[in-house]
Amino acid sequence: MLPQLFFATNVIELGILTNDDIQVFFDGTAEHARDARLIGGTSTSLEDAGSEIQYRLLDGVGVAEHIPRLQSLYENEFREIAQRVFGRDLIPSPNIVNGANVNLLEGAGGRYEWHYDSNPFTGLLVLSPASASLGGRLLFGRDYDVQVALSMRPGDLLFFDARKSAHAVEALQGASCRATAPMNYFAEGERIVRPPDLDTALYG
Ligand SMILES: O=C(O)CCC(=O)C(=O)O
Repeated sequence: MLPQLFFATNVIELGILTNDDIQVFFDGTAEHARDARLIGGTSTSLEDAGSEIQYRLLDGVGVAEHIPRLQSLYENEFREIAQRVFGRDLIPSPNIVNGANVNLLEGAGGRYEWHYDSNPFTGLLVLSPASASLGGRLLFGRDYDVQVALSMRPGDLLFFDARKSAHAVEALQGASCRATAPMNYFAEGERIVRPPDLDTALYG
């Protein structure tokens, strides 16, 4: 099942970015992302304790340094879209490392863990296609009966509140690469909650 608060648009169709811009974001990530691991059993993870998923990550410091346009969109245009849609004042993360990131999954079997989010609003900018044949679709609802698998196109921009919606990325089918930029927003006037083990698990 999709989260109760969910919105999708496409920023290429809106004229905010071009296909070339998306390619620049993708290439910057491929060049600068580091090897990272998701270890099951952290406070937001639904994977078995101690299990491990390998992927590559450009964290918020890397995004600000190597893809500053993405950092600026996160703080400005994308935030304004989400504010209009949800009718709430949103603030970017006060900790740049966990604000706008890019996740890079590579090769057959590459996936992202089942988890909940801790922040009230997540934005997701899609940098590469995901479909039933490619894999890499965004899955909501761990229970197979209510599972939704979202195919995505470059430029898709999703916003959702997944604090109570289990979600994951479906395993890639072939030797492809999948990149998305998750963006962490908080609600103005609400306490900023971030489980202490989450940043250690993601950023070391
Ligand atoms: O990498 C993705 O596309 C999913 C990221 C995600 O689920 C999240 O940041 O909460």
